[in-house]
Amino acid sequence: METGMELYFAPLACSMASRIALYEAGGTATFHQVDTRAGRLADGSEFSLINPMRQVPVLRTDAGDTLTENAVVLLYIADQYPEAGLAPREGTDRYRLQQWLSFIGTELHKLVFIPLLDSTSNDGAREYARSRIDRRFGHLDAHLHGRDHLLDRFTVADAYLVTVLNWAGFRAIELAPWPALRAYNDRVRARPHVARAMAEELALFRAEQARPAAG
Ligand SMILES: N[C@@H](CCC(=O)N[C@@H](CS)C(=O)NCC(=O)O)C(=O)O
Repeated sequence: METGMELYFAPLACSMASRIALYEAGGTATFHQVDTRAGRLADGSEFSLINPMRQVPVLRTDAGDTLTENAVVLLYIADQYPEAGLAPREGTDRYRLQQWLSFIGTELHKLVFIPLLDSTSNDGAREYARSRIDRRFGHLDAHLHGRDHLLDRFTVADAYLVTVLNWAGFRAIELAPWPALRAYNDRVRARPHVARAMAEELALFRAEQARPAAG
């Protein structure tokens, strides 16, 4: 289905989950790359005019509304393509999906990974974040034992989880102690649409790193 959706993203950031969701759904969007450190879009304009929090993802819908927060943006994308089955439509499974989106957003993304990735973090914050990994990865590992996905099939929660787990590699966090989680990560990364999104964003990330910092 052709849409006029627009996604504001930064390479390899959490917004990659929305790109994965769009590709998995066979959907389209216009992608706007954001330099979140400089707070600017590629044309030099202020990102704060789009999102005062200066965070990606931001989704501009067909109707021209601006949505933020991964859990909301992902659910919105899934709901635009119901035939792709990226989110259960109703019932307990719908809440289960929201449960995982919330878990990934709060327990992994913000609690564990932001202190490890943020250049303004410090040793204490990093040590605290690392001390939180075991219980959270252990919880995922136990849940994924004997399952292919977080729910019964691939959903936007898997798109978000594989995006967040991708950061583990940047901080030398091995998944080996959690074999079901590691196997899940390998399996989801091997999906063609996931692999495509990751390869494209890695190329954009490297190009961004190679550019001199904006002065
Ligand atoms: N609560 C937001 C957090 C989004 C977020 O942390 N985005 C990061 C990239 S992964 C970002 O834009 N960081 C730039 C900044 O906070 O200045 C959500 O769940 O969407």
